[in-house]
Amino acid sequence: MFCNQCEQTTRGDVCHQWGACGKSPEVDALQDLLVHCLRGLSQIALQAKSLGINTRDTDEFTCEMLFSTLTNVNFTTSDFIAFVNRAIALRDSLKLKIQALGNKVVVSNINTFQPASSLTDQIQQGKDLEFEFISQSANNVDIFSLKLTVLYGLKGLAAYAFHALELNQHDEGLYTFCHEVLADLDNQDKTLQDWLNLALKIGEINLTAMQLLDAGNTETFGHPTPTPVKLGHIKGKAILVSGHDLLALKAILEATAGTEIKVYTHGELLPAHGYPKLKQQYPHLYGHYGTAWQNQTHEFEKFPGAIAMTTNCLVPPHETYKNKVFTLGPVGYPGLQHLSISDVSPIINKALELPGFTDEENKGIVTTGFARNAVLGVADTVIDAVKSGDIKHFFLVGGCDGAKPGRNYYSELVEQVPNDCIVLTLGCGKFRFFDKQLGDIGGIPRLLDVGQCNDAYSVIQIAVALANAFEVGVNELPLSMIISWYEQKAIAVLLTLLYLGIKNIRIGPTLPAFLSANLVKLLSETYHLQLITTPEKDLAECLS
Ligand code: FSO
Ligand code: SF4
Repeated sequence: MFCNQCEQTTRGDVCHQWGACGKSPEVDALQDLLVHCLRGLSQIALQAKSLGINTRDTDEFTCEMLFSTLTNVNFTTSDFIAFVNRAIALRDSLKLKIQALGNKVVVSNINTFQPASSLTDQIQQGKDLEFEFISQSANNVDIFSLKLTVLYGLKGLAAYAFHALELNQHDEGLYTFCHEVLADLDNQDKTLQDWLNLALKIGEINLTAMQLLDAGNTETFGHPTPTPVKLGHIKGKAILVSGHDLLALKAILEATAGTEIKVYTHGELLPAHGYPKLKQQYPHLYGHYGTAWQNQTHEFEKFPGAIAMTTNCLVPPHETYKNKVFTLGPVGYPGLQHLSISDVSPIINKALELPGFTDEENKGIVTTGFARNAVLGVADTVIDAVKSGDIKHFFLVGGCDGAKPGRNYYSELVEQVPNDCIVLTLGCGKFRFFDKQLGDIGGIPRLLDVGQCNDAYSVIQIAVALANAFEVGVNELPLSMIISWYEQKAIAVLLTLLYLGIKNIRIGPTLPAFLSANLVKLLSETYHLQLITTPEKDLAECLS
């Protein structure tokens, strides 16, 4: 196998034998086979679109399938076989529609590909395709690096687009772009500059995806407002909802309304508490339990109720608690029951069967809900505080968490940020410092939780509004971005920030393994993108 799409890739290089995430070589091969089938489907979808044929099913399927290949999303062999078959069925049905309009289908090796009939042969096909993809690029390591950047960035973009389309937010141009990228992924004529431009274009279209998701979330659930969230628990039956999907959380809240069950958020669903239409309508959305994704094995083990995993990041569950975990949406794991949000009753039955909490514990509160509307609602106060010198600097310390020890950097940095600075955060990286009491500056909290990693759009809007208020560019603001990355959504966000021309971003805990030395050099020369060093050194440089 060959996979280096995430930060925990083996020895910081590539997973060859088995995924450090728990992905088997078989699933890896089937994911590659699926991506190959999607490439053929995209070629046909583009022709169908050019003839005015409705391809919405294919568009949505393509986004969901790319999402299913993200790190820590789906580990189930049989799911990928079904996905491959569905890709071929959609492709062939579009071909028929093209022919029915009196047109000849444009033929290529990719769009006439047939998956083998047995599992063993399909796995071999996936391995062969992977080998072909790697060897096509063997003579140019920098182009290969950019191709991987494009593919992984596209996966992140597709994940955002999938969240958005679940909330009825669509963009035809975005879908066409995704198909164009997939359809042309093996283009041998593209130059290094072409691939670089395409990577930045992914960043541009990802901004559209994040904007759509922001619109979907805020139109459906209202604009988040600052909200205290309880960290303890209360006696009684319990359900824990993890991942990023607000719609799935809503379905569980709806189904448990009026019952004795209390619903707790886990990981990236903490910011859900800030949305008016969730917190006001469902008082049994009790509080938040646990921290970031990589701690879930011991946190899930101890949770005395049912658990729903709505999106990444699922860690292979232990046998001891497997029977109380359910998957929804693009998530899958062998032996875990997969549900649709239209019927979440098995989760409720499981919660009723389990003991629930037998005591009450108060572990304090944290505040979330400082998304763009809330922060920009007090923009005048913020601007005055900057002008008067009360606020010297803003730090965005955001992104993903992970298991590597080097990630202590982020908590140490936040602890050392001077008292006249504000820390904006988002993503699951915040769990390293989310309960720190940093006080306030003239009533403005010094630690502002903007939301999930999916809310990066909110941070961009805050930065742009501040830049406009001070009549400078974002790069001239007293703002430093210190990002932690883990998986492909973070790659898409990074490409968006680069597309927007944002410089001096610090990234860690390591650089992506798929970036070649020349690409790192180019990004550092053009964008001053740099690897984190020590909290002391980086803070001193940011404040100098
Ligand atoms: Fe964390 Fe996982 Fe949100 Fe990522 S839960 S690591 S960027 O997938 O999604 O921040
Ligand atoms: Fe390895 Fe990450 Fe790929 Fe999993 S997703 S196989 S850990 S690089």
